[in-house]
Amino acid sequence: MKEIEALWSEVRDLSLGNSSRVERLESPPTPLQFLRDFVSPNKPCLISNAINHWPALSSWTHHSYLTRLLSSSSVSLHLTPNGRADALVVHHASLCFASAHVERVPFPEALSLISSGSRDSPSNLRFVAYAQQQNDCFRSEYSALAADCDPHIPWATHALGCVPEAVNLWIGNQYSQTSFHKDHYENLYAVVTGEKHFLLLPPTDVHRMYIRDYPAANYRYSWDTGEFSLELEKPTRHVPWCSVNPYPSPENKEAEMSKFPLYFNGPEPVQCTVKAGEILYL
Ligand SMILES: O=C(O)CCC(=O)C(=O)O
Repeated sequence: MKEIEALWSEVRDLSLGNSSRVERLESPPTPLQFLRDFVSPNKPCLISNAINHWPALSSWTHHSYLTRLLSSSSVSLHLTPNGRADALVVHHASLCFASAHVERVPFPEALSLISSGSRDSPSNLRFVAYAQQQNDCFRSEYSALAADCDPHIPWATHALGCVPEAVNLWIGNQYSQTSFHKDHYENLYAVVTGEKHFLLLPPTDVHRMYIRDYPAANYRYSWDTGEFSLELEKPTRHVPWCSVNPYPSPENKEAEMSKFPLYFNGPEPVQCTVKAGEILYL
């Protein structure tokens, strides 16, 4: 265990230096600086003042602008009872990996469901609507917005030697959550409106995530009854997923801490908030 603890600490030194925060750059790095100081050591960073010229930063704050440009587009809207899509849920007394109910809806309707849900109180949620399609959705479902952002981030393209393989757009509210996962990609996450909170762990902490296989299930939402059902996929498919919920409810906290001691007794993840106009490299 001593050796493992030394590894946790060595890797944190390497990826964060002697700070417990993600390094912040006040202006975009040169390609060489980005490659040398962040990509090669696998070190996250927050970058301000890199996308101030994107028209999206001002125009996307107006819902009327978005609904006008996307008036004839259909987008994939993900519905869950609580905002936790692609997350572990108790089903018939055991855990499964639950994916959202997904529906193609006209964009104006999607935006209205996302924003009206943000006014619900936590105890009064009908559902949480989150546009979180991924699969390069910005260049497909949202192509009408292409002119509002640069098609790529030049210093990153130069450093990484390729244009983005996928460009995704997420539109959510304060209930939208994405559970712990790993990505095999270099990610640049730009926030256009609002803010996003991240918990980051280095790849060498993978054993602290208690990755286990869970049966896949899908939510189905009935517009008639306003109820969700959760159905296990048939034939059974297993998804390896992180067992740890970093925010257990007070009544579950003790049980979760004793099930996942490497997570709860080890070093805390690095917290970082990305605000509108900022980019997180991770
Ligand atoms: O914004 C989100 O909800 C998901 C982001 C994500 O999956 C990622 O950055 O890897």
